[in-house]
Parts: sequence; C-alpha cells; structure tokens
Amino acid sequence: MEIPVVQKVGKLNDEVAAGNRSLLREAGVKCLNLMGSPGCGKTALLEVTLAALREEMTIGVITGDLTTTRDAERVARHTPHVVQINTGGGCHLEAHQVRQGMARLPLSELDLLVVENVGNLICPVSFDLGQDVKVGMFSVPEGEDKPAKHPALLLEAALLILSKVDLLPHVPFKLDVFLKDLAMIRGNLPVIALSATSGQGLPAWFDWLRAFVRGER
Ligand SMILES: Nc1nc2c(ncn2[C@@H]2O[C@H](COP(=O)(O)OP(=O)(O)O)[C@@H](O)[C@H]2O)c(=O)[nH]1
Ligand SMILES: [Mg+2]
Repeated sequence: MEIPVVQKVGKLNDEVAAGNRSLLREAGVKCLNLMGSPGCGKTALLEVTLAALREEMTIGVITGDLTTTRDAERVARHTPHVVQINTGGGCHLEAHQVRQGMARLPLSELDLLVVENVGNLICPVSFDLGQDVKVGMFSVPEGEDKPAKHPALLLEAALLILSKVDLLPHVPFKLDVFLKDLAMIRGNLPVIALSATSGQGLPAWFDWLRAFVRGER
C-alpha cells in the first residue's frame, strides 16, 4: 500500500499568495508586510505615516491581531480604507485572510497596501501573503540582541526599522552591538532608525515609502 505524503503544507498558502500578488499588480497597488513584536510600534508608525502622506498617496491597511479591533480603530482615524483581521489565536496572517481583507478594500483607488502582521518575530516570516516586500521592525526597549536572535526576519526583509529611538537615553540599549550583529547576518540590509513619538527619522521612512510606491525598491 502506498501511503500518501503531504510534502509541502504551505503550498496552498503560496498559491493564494501568488493570486494576491497578481490581483495587487493588476490594480497597481504596492504591498508591504510589516512584521515585529507585539508593542514594537507598528500601529503607531502607521498612524503618523497615514497622517503625513495623506495628500501624496492613498494607503489601505490590513491589521492582523488575535482579537479586538483596536488597531483598526486607531488607523481608521486617518483612512477609511482599513480592515481588521482577527486570527482567533493564530500567531500570523495567512494569504487567504489577506485575500478576504483585500476584497473589502477599493484596490483600484489605492497606491499602497500595508499589512500589519500579528505581533510575532517568528511565524509571520514564513508565510507569503502576496506582498512585494517584507519590512521588519525591532524597537529599542526590546534590547540589542534581537538581530542575533531573529536572523530569519532579517534574511527576508527589504528594510529593517529600529523604532522608539527616543528611548535610547533611557534604556541600556547597546547600539554598537545591534549594528555589529546585523552586519554579520545581513550587512547590506537598509536600516531606518526612527521614533513615531518624537518624529526623529520619519523623513527617511517617508522617502523610502515614496520610492517603494514609485517602484524604485
Ligand atoms: N516612546 C515611544 N513609544 C512608542 C513609539 N511608538 C509606539 N510607542 C508606544 O508603544 C506602545 C505600542 O505601540 P503600538 O503601535 O500599539 O505597537 P504594535 O503592537 O507594534 O502595533 C504604545 O504605548 C505606543 O504609544 C515611539 O516611537 N516611542
Ligand atoms: Mg498594532
């Protein structure tokens, strides 16, 4: 008797993700998958970004969380184009959930779709959602050891954001160690250090996004 073997359990996700990518390309929407720990400042960065770029580009947002609509409510103060996905315990977003979110957004009106993934540094990295790029985010209070401990995120990302740099004077974060570890894992990875609270570094992030939407990243 021949035993059936399922060799690639992620195959279905990859197929749906490829479909998402086609739909987004047809609609002319660039898509970014934002990944970082719970509380690293993903939603706060989206809030200031939406407020700053509202005259320049139309941004849709899909926020992923285990439960609650709190992130979507924060984002909805800045754009009507927001969908909350509750994974009900799932530690990452999957492509079919993003497809459902996309179905509730006016894709033809958007320049950019940002997917705020579930706060987690491990599982989201392995799931293609149909994005053009993955952006990783570590925050200063998480400590300087995060690049060394989470290399998979760095190997997948097109950009790393170091957030909450306004806290550098207040926490014992060793920036030299952070940068040295990062250089060993992925020396050519662009890094933007910023603070959604103080505004430091935000112009570099906005420029990066503008270039991304123009297709230059
Ligand atoms: N000091 C400081 N706090 C921040 C910054 N960005 C976010 N926060 C705070 O960090 C907490 C988590 O932020 P949130 O955006 O919800 O993180 P998320 O879980 O990654 O979406 C909130 O209390 C924010 O006010 C920042 O740049 N500096
Ligand atoms: Mg959030």
